[in-house]
Amino acid sequence: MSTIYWEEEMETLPRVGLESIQLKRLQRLVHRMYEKVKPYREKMDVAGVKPADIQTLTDLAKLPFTYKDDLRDNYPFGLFTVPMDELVRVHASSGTTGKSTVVGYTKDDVKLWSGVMARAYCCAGVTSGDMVHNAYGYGLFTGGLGAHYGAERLGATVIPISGGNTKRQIGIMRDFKSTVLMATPSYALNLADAMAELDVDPASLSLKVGIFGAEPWSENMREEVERKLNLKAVDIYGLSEIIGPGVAMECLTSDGGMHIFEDHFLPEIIDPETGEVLPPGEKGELVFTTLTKEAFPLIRYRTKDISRLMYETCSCGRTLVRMEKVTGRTDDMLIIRGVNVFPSQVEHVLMGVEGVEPHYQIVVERDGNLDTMQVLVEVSESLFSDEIRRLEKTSQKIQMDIKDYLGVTCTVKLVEPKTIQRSEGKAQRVIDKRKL
Ligand code: DLL
Repeated sequence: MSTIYWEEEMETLPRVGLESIQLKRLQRLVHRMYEKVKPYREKMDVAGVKPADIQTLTDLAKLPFTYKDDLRDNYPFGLFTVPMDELVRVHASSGTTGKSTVVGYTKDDVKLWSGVMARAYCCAGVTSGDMVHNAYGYGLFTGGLGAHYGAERLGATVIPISGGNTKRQIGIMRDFKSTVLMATPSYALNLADAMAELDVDPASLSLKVGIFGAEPWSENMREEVERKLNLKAVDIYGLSEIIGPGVAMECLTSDGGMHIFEDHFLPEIIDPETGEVLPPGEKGELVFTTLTKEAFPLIRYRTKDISRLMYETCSCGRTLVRMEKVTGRTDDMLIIRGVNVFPSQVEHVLMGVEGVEPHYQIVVERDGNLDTMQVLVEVSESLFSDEIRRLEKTSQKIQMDIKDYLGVTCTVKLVEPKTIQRSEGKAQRVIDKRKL
C-alpha cells in the first residue's frame, strides 16, 4: 500500500503554538551563533544587541542581516559552526561573479533537508508508490541531491537521471513509467520539445505531476508546461544558503502560494531599500532565518527574491504561511530608461500572444546614453513560414503589449524555432551588455 509523508502535527499547528516553537528555536540559535560565529558576533556587537535581547519574535528585527557577501568574505568554510569532521556534505552555487558560495551539512542537516523535501512531495500528492524522474542537476547544485533524498525518505523510487541527454530521457520516462517529473521549468519545456520531435504523445506517458522550481516562471508558463506535458505543474522554492530545494512548496489546492516550512525556516518580508520589516501581506524582499540547521545556520539572510506572505488558512489544512510565486529578484530587475522591468513580466506578455513559443531572451544595450531593449522570441514553425505580413503583425502586437503592460518601448525580433539556446538547468533570460 502506498504511504504519504505528512507531518500533520507540525504542518497544521495553530499559529500561537507554532510561534512559541519558533521563538524557542530562535533564542537557542542566536546564543549559538553569538558564541560560535565570530563575524556574526561582531555584527551583533556593532548593532548593540545581545542574545538575551531576543524575548519575542518581533525582536528578530533587532538582529543584523546576513548578505551573500558575508558568505564570500568567509569563503569557503568560515561561517560553519561545527568542526569539519561533523560535516557529511558540501554544496556550492556557481555564482556568476566572483567566488562561489559554499554551504555545509551535518548528518542531521541532511535528515532535516530530506524531511522537508518529503513534505514538499506530499504537498504535490506524491506517495511512496511513485516513480520520480529527477532531472534536476546532480552535483554541487542542491537541486539533484535534495530532490533525490526527499524522494527516498518518502519511500518513492528515484530515477537519478540528472539534466542532459534530453532525448534519452523521454525513452526512460516511457519505459520506466515515470509519474513525477522534477526539473527546472525551462528544462521541462526542453523535454516537451524533445517529445514532440520524437513523436511521443505526452498523454501516452504516465506523468501526473511536475515539481518545477529553481528559477522564476509565470502563470502563463505554467499553463504552457501543463498543456505540453499533460501533467499538473506545481512550484517549489529554495536556495542553497537556506538548505536547497524544500524551503517552500505549493500544495494542490487553488488557494495559491507556496507553504513555507516555517518551523525550520522563519520568513520575513522587508523593504529592500530601508531594511524595515513590512506588515503582513505586503510585497518586498524575502529574508530567512534557519531555526534548526546545525552546520551552517543563518540569521536574517537577504535572499533578494521578491514575494509576499499570506497568512490566511489554506484549504489543504496546512497552517504554514504561504509565499507568493517569486516574480523576480531585486538584482534581476532591469532599469530600462528609468522603468523597472522584470523578465517575468516580459514572459507574461509573450505567453499571451498566439504563435509565440516559451523560449525568449532579453538583450539590453546602451546606445550613447540611451538604454535599448530587444526581445528575441521564438515563434511556431507555422507562423515562421507564414507570410511576412503575419510575422510583422505578431511582432507589432508584442511590442504594443509590452509598452502597455510595462510602459517601456522595445524592439522585437521573431526567430525560428530552436534558435535560442536551451538550458539543462536554469535558463539565461537576460543578456545585459551594458555591464559587459
Ligand atoms: O535553485 C534550489 C532549488 C533547486 C530550488 C531545485 C527549487 C528546485 P540556488 O541555486 O541557490 O538554489 O538558487 C536559489 O533560485 O534565491 C531564487 O532566486 C531562485 N529560485 C529558486 N526556486 C525558485 C522558484 C536552488 N520556485 C535562487 N521561483 C533563489 C523563482 C526561484 N525563483
